[in-house]
Amino acid sequence: LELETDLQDAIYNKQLYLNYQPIVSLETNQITGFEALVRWKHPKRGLLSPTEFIPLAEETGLIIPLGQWAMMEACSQLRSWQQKFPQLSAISINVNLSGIQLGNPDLINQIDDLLDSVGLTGESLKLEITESFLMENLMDNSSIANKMLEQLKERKIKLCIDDFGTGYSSLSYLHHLPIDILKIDRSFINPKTNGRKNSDIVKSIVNLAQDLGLALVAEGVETPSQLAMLKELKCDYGQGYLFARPLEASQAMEFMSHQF
Ligand code: G
Ligand code: G
Ligand code: MN
Ligand code: NA
Repeated sequence: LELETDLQDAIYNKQLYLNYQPIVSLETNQITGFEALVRWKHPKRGLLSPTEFIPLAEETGLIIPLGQWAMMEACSQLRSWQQKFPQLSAISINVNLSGIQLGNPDLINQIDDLLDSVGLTGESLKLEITESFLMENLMDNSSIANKMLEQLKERKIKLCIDDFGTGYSSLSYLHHLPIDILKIDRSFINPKTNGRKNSDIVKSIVNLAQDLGLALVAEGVETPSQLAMLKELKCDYGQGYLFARPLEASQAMEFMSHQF
């Protein structure tokens, strides 16, 4: 309960900030974008990870202002990078979206307003939605969430299924969703479980993505041998500690400047 009032304050008192983790093209080795990941510098408890407060934010409804803040912050950061470095005009930003936000009818207006105020078009923004949320909520074609996905698509905002492979997608249904990108859950890439069987799973997800015309990102790439396997299987993009950890904004800029 104390944490709840604290979180409310945090949103308005600048205790939240974003880290940025690069997403790399496995074909060109260039950074194509970043995933924004929220952090909370709690005045007493220290640095808190989103797993410690996102569930609370979802239970209390605070995820709406928090999520809106995160989108605004990520987009204005991207815009300011692009203004400094015109080479970055094609770089995009991924923001995680809670299912609760997708059910908020104001979401689309909020996004229109924030893109407009920052000076970006929808093409620069990608939204990550977990597979489990999609499967639980989008089977009904008339849902608010479904309509929202269509409206995002009209604005050329790309939609990613996050943690793909863990949410038991109905594969036939996947075909009907207005999504653009699959992010393979890191449990399929991870060394602990890496082996012949896992590369077979990754291979079948690569084939699935190809058949559906979707781009594919591998999460949790930690070792050169995982990278080699992904390149061999022709996975499009990678993200993980091998390339970089989630970075503070200034470090992310520094990291990116190496590829100019
Ligand atoms: O940053 P970290 O690697 O600890 O992220 C843990 C989890 O928190 C991930 O599942 C990530 O998707 C989620 N997360 C991070 N930032 C946000 C955010 O801004 N909104 C939502 N809804 N989830 C986030
Ligand atoms: O659920 P989502 O994919 O949004 O969460 C991203 C989470 O994965 C963040 O907590 C981030 O810190 C973490 N992460 C990013 N790269 C790696 C990696 O290479 N290995 C592991 N174990 N975690 C990673
Ligand atoms: Mn994510
Ligand atoms: Na994920």
